[in-house]
Amino acid sequence: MSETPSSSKKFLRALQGDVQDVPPIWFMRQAGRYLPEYRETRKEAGSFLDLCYSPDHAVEVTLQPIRRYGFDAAILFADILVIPDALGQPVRFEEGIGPVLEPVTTPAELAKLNGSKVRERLAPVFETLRRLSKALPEETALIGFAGAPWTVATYMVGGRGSPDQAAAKLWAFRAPDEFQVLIDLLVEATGDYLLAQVEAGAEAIQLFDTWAGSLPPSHFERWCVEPVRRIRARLAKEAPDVPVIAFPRGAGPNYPGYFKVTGVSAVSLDTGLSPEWARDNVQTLGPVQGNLDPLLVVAGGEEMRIAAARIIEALRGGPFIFNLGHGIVPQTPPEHVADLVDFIRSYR
Ligand code: 1CP
Repeated sequence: MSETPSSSKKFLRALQGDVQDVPPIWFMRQAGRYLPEYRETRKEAGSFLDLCYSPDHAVEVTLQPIRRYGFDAAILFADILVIPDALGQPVRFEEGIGPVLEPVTTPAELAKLNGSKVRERLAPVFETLRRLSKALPEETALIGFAGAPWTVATYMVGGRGSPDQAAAKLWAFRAPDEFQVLIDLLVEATGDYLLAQVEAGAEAIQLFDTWAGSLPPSHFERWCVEPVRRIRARLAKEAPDVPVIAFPRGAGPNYPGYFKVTGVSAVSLDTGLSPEWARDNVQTLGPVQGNLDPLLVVAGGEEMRIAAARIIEALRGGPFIFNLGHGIVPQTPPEHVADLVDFIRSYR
């Protein structure tokens, strides 16, 4: 944590440890299907991956929520699954199912993946970032991101989203040395990818470990904490000024240990932690972001405002960024997002 926060951007100042009366705001999945203008651009772009790999369209959808709500940070529009795609495991997104990949389940299939082409294959993503850093308002920070190795591995091994991540867990439990090869490949490729994002203009990085909560405590350290610690250490060396936020969703009582051992700059709090517990056990270690339940934004009204006020009251005494505890869902009424942003910005 820096003693003298120096950035002109509220979001970056919070990550430097600055305590602010009105917290900076951004929302996970702030670009997406709940916005009519997103659905329009998505139709134009063709497939979901075409949208991710078309800088014209990806810049447009990144900017849409900034224009509407004036969030303090924009997050690059892409997906965590562009990494398997770049490693040579093609990904497609099917309507009503989500991502579909040919599962990687053996050392022979693993050996066919190639980590040397990440920069080349993801060149359109870097172009999107270069254009965004010119197009964004002066006060808006630009966030780059990737999935954490464990979460990306659950999709690579399972071949799609699953309720329990059983395929990846079973591989990790039955043949940890084989599974380690996959994790090592992802640590390396993700580090390369994020450093290229920083070169292209990303001012902060978020690592999404959506399925961190599916590992038992006996295996959390090896498959969640250690890979993120390694990526963070590499970024700290090669891009020392760029803060890294991690989102170990479902980590529960492991949040404080995860924060300390990984050495990340901040953590994103899921919906399961009370803001008072997070204040006493997590924010004592550094800046936090979170943790309103996204379905409260679907419901809107008084219930949403009461929960938002409780989070602000609990966390604004330390470095804090207002966010949700998981991504905005497609059925969210855009007016409720506007109400929430007004409420947070006028709350005293
Ligand atoms: O139909 C559509 O238009 C596709 C919906 C969609 C969108 C808008 C997907 C498919 N990905 C995205 C964009 C996205 N994904 C962003 C950038 C936009 C933003 O935040 O504003 C980011 C950061 C992600 C990250 C992501 N993708 C995560 C981690 C965060 C989280 O929400 O937990 C995960 C798990 C994914 C995988 C993924 N991509 C898309 C879907 C439907 C899924 C989930 C699959 C599943 O497990 O069911």
